Amino acid sequence: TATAESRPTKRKPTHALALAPVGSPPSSVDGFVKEFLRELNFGQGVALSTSTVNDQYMALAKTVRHYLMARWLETLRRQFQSQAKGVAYLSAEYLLGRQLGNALLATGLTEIVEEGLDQCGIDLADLRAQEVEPGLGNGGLGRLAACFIDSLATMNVPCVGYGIRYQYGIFRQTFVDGRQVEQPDSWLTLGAPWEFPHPEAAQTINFGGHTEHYTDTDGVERSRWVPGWKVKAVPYNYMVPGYQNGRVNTLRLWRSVATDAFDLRIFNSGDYEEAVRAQTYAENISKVLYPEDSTPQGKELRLQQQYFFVAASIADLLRYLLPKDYDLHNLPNRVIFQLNDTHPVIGVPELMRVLVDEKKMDWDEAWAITQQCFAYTCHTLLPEALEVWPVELLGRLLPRHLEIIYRINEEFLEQVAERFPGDHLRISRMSIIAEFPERAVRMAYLATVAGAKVNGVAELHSQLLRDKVLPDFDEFYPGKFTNVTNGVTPRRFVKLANPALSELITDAIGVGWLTDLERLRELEPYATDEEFRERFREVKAHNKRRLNRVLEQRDGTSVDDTHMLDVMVKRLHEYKRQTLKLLHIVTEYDRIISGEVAAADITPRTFIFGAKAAPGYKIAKDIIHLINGVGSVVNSDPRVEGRLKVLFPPNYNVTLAEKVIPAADLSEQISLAGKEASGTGNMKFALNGALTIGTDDGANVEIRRLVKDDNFFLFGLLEPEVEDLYARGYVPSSYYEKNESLKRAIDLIAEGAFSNGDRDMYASVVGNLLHEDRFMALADYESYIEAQDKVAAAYADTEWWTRAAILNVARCGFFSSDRSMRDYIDRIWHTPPAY
Ligand code: F58
Repeated sequence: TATAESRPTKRKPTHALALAPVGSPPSSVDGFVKEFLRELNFGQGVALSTSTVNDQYMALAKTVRHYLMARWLETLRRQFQSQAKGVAYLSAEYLLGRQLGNALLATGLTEIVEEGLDQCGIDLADLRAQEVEPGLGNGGLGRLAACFIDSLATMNVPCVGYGIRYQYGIFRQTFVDGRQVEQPDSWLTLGAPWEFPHPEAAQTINFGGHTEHYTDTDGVERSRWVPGWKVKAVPYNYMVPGYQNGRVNTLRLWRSVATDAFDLRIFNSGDYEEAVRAQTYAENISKVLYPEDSTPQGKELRLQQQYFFVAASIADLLRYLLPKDYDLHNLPNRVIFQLNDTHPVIGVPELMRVLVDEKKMDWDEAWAITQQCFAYTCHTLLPEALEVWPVELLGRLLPRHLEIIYRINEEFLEQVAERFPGDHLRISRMSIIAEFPERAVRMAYLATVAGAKVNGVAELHSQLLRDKVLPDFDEFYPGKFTNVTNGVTPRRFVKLANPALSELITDAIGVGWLTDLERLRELEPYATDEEFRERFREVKAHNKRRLNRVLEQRDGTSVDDTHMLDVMVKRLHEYKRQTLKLLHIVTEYDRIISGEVAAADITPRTFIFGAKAAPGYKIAKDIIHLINGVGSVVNSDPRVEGRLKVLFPPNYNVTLAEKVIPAADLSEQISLAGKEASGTGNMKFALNGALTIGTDDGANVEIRRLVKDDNFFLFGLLEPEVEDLYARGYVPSSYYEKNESLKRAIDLIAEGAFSNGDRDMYASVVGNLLHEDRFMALADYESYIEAQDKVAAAYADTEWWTRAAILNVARCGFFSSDRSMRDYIDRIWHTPPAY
């Protein structure tokens, strides 16, 4: 089309300013104020005196961007010039959280900005509060991607994150009569100051149609895809600043729009309505994030989203990041595509299609390149969470890709047959194409066959992945499977979220720990230092008061800084066992109302839940309803004397996490052993000085090993015991019959104690626990209650608790996502820092 891509100007500039690299505004209060007011006046088009908080927030965000711009352009220039190998992180989700605070931290401008705004009569806190966080992810997987790109920028590793610019991120959760009601997340409506749209760099993405096979001029048999329809992918760039290191990497999110050609054709036909409909159809692709956690939906639109962003990203990389006439045989020395779960796996046949059909490369050569260019991270163990795409659907949407997948599978199964002659069972087990219940492509298998490496996200998970989920592949590909334990960025989850603790740490061990988190070890001796302990407790109390202000403001609820804060925040899922937590609360309540213990003798506790349920996940929504039911009864029963309190602030998100986690005393990580791949909330809590009550699952195993058994409350079945119990036949009701306090807790719920006597209201949850209980909450109840009783006793010993909390902080430096990145670099990517 005529628009074409705008290329850099051909003529050499002569003006002195144009020759010099672009400069940053002066890092002084005056320099900042001038830049800020310029943005307010010229950018927003308002005077300070008439500006709204949103105007001021927009102007501030753009001003902070200016300070990062020179570094960004310089990073891009060097990256292109050096052609150093980099990571293309492919992820359908990035749960970024608010950008302003992080950008201020990265630039080191916080104090200057605070002072400058103050002189303009503006409170920085008010502008921070104005930002709507980009919630472009569901939970752990999306937040992990955000942590990883932060770490890579901080470690000077070349990386571009690729994903989707959803117009609506994860839904906003509200409660109506205690039930979850979803509201669209319109995060873009007040403006999007952090993004840079590049319509000139759009890619055309094809769908549908059919394939043709022909003999090329050189006599070679080739295929081509004749698509049926297309959309345009427009990139939006986001800065990913390293922590005060002068580097800014890029996150590139794609938005779908109708192609000009499509518009034009329909416009010419005079059918205006049809033109608008086409527009809508195209824009639907990046319209909304699928709010499913753990069970993917086999929806056509979801596959469209996946192919859309992956095809755009691969094309983008080949077109803009490589020099002209680049020899694609060298691609593995230039880029590694990291597949964040199976969502981007359609990129495998896409790269093959580009190399073979478009670049006319020989199949075997193309396959050798592809196998070096991809690596795959698995984030689950639940069989129902492994994505499969029906052949019928995939063939209709991406006919050429299906052919390519068939050929990959054929050649792969030939190899299997060669290694294991006559082992037909093995061959059908390992086929990328499943035959039952319908013919479908197993995306995890495709990723495993294509990937140079496959990794799980915690030691236990990686082990189970090899032993239980993909054992045939582990045997077939020795050395392909590896582990990289997850991590979290200490910039956001310690420094930004917990400034008081950060200051205390720096006072004790000096600066430098934020980029070398193992240095927290130097805190260990302070665990026995009385003055330090006192200050540590003061930090916790301060964070509780801060949380109290936030909750009062957003929900009109409060937390008491004398209570133990017992927190369970994560997606609502049966395997995570929020019901087990509830049974503990009901048991505590029952102990009081039955007169077994005096309220005054109970350790005062506030329980905080935060959890969204997938909108179609019935039982999860019923559990939310029950949590709210229990909360309203416990909180208002005078017999409790205010010593137990249950809070469930709606719409738990990154912003709230940053306030809740630093205030927590107890971290609930109570999934059934063998079900939580890793968990990352568990790491955030420990790093912020909460003690964990947890099962032997995911990264809990590694946390416990590091902080030592004494400083961790372990309970529950171990993974092999779980398997054993399943095999023997698990009967949940037998636990109910055997354990008196469990029986009373369940009976209270069943008899309507939390539903005004209504026995039907929570029947689904009770019935599920008694007759199904897939995740063995009842089997672990007794052990959980015992552990909770130990927690209560331990908390009463303030000095002991503080010591253990400090040791948790000191010993969890391993869980920095910087360390995760080092492991990926050493074991998978081989992408050293490039300055
Ligand atoms: C999570 N997965 C794991 N999936 O459950 C958690 O243990 C792990 O710590 C985390 O990944 C990071 O490795 C997860 O968050 C999703 O949200 C998918 C969204 C799309 C549908 C399938 C689940």
